[in-house]
Amino acid sequence: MAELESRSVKAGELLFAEGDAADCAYVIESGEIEVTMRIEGVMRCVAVLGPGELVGDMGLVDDEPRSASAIATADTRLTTITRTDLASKLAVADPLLRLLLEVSVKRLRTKLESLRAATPIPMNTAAAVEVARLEGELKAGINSGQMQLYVQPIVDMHSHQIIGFESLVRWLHPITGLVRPDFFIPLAERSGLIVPLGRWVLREACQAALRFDREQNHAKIAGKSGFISVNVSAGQFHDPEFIPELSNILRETKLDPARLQLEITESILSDTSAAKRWIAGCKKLGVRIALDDFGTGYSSLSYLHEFDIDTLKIDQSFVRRILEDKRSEKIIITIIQLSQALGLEIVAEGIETQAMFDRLATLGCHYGQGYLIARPSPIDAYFTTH
Ligand code: G
Ligand code: G
Ligand code: MN
Repeated sequence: MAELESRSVKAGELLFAEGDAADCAYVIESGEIEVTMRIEGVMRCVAVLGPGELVGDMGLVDDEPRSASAIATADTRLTTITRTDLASKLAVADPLLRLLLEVSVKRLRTKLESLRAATPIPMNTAAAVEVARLEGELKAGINSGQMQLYVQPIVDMHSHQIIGFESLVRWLHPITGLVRPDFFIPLAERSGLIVPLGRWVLREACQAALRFDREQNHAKIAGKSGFISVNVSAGQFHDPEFIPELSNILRETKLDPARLQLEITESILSDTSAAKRWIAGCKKLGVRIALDDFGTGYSSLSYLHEFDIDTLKIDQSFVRRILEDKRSEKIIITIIQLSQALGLEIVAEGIETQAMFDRLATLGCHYGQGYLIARPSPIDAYFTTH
């Protein structure tokens, strides 16, 4: 317990107030904490917590400032857990300890959700109700087969042959029709639905890759079999069951793991040690890793040394400006040179015109993806149906 940070608060002292930044929770070792929330303009007590309980749990769940205040009603000792600490501790904890921690966090989330549901949100109740309703619909959609796997081909810019596909999920809502992931991925992230949704996408993507081998299709795939690339977001990265589940999916579908690529964004890498362990876990299974939207995050070049990455995907924003803006072109040239020096594969995203395609090919970019080549489409579009 040496590295855990303990602190004491005196009876009557404020632990945190509404509006404070929230990046941690506290385990109460001894004493008592009263949690108060503003309900219809009045601060009301919503919970009295004691030894063994967690307080300030919002900090572990989201990035929002504190929506409640916590005050000690007796002399209290607390242990601090930060969000990043928790994720990394969960990843390495003894299985029994991990189970205990996970159960506590789950219990806390349920409590938090019921508190939220019972508490009118002062600023924008209508919006909160709408979000809750949409989350319910998304959950039902995931469970009742409304999600659809779209794929977009990635080609070799010299031979023009397809080398693989990126899978892009869509939600076919019974009333609204096709919903884009820009809308529902954040909703899935917020509600934790990203975990079951992500699992569905992974399994479906593995099966799609196998279908290309098995059935007659009119995709010009280089060699025998292309790869399938799957986007992975923060909520999945922090899911302790991600790697075991990935391993199950690979075993059950029997897809050659080398044909699966996971796309992560730079933001995930900021938690260096957790990211290293996660990538090592994926690599151990034989799966490839791509850095998506490269150039839009911190783009720390040290990332490329530090992490075992196979592919860089140059962000669309540079590709879009490549013809007009010298700086974008220079950035692309640098990324290409860097990837060659480090032995990374490189994919330019968002190629919309022949002129962009030609310029990228001239600059030595090997692989490309974009509307010029093909828009994302349901996988069935690649198969002749009778
Ligand atoms: O598919 P679109 O073409 O609209 O994708 C929008 C965004 O949604 C992209 O940033 C893409 O990475 C993300 N996205 C698409 N499919 C998935 C998915 O299956 N999982 C996750 N986590 N993100 C996805
Ligand atoms: O963040 P990520 O790179 O995973 O997202 C890919 C997104 O880019 C998806 O929303 C996909 O539909 C979109 N996309 C793919 N090709 C093009 C293109 O040529 N132009 C534009 N504007 N978007 C594209
Ligand atoms: Mn992507």
